[in-house]
Amino acid sequence: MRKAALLLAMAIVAAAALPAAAMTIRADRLQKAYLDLGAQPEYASVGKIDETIGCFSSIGSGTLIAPDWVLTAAHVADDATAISFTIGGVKYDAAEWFVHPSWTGNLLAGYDIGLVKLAAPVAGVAPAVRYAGEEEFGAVGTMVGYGLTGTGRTGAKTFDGQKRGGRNMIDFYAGAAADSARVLLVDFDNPGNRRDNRFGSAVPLDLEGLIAPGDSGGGLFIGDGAAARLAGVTSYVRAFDGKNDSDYGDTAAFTRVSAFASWIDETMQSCLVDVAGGGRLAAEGSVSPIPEPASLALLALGLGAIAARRRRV
Ligand SMILES: [Ca+2]
Ligand SMILES: [Ca+2]
Repeated sequence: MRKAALLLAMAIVAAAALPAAAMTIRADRLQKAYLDLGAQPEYASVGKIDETIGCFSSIGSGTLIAPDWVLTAAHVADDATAISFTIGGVKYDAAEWFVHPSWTGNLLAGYDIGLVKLAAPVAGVAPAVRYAGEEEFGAVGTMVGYGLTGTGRTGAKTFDGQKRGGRNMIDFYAGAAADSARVLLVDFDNPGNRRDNRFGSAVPLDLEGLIAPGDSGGGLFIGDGAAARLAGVTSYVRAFDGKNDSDYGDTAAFTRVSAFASWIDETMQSCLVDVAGGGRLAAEGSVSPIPEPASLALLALGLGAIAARRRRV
């Protein structure tokens, strides 16, 4: 079992990776069902991030985990020169932002997690409660975010800026052992073709979906209603068919929130330190000289596609 898991992990590493965070849906289901799922009150803590990189802008997602703190992906925050977070119809400016000190730009390393400190606390929206257990594997996850949509047949191709929720089984992990894994994995099972199964069951859930290329940092929740807990941060999509478009058979990865509980707590508690310049504090001096994999170059393309589409709306 362990050997099979390791082989599969190696196969996943061999596939292409692309930062992500929106939602493709089953071709035999209605968009409304996914929009309604994303609008449920237990996911109100997920908001939209507008990121500025110099004169360039892009869109990501994030989850409110304290009145003035947003959890997101490191690759959403690391190059930003300004960040704002929109939730409940109100836009909040970021005062500072942080990425994990082990983040090097390598999505596959499993440190794609960041924190945004807002300049003012969010009013009227309850922060998400973080999942603190060790039972993520085998649980049904609900992914919530903004960005590109499409179906399992077409792949992601449309940006409408709407918030969606989709479900998937958290049935695998990246790493040598489940208890130390930093990344949770799902696959987009095809109701019409079992050969698209990558791991776990080949049968899709009722509202199965997959995070799609474009923006990232949204939340993966375990549990429903008041029991919903934030278990993952949307990180990247990997394709086995040569196209990172979140169609059937593609897989998605989420940074495991429970594995970073200490870093999250310590960062929020240490933020009172006054550092000139703000932003990227935890990343300073930690950027690795290791060449970036070719797949990372797609990040700019993905974000650029969204930014360009947004300007035309
Ligand atoms: Ca699946
Ligand atoms: Ca599967």
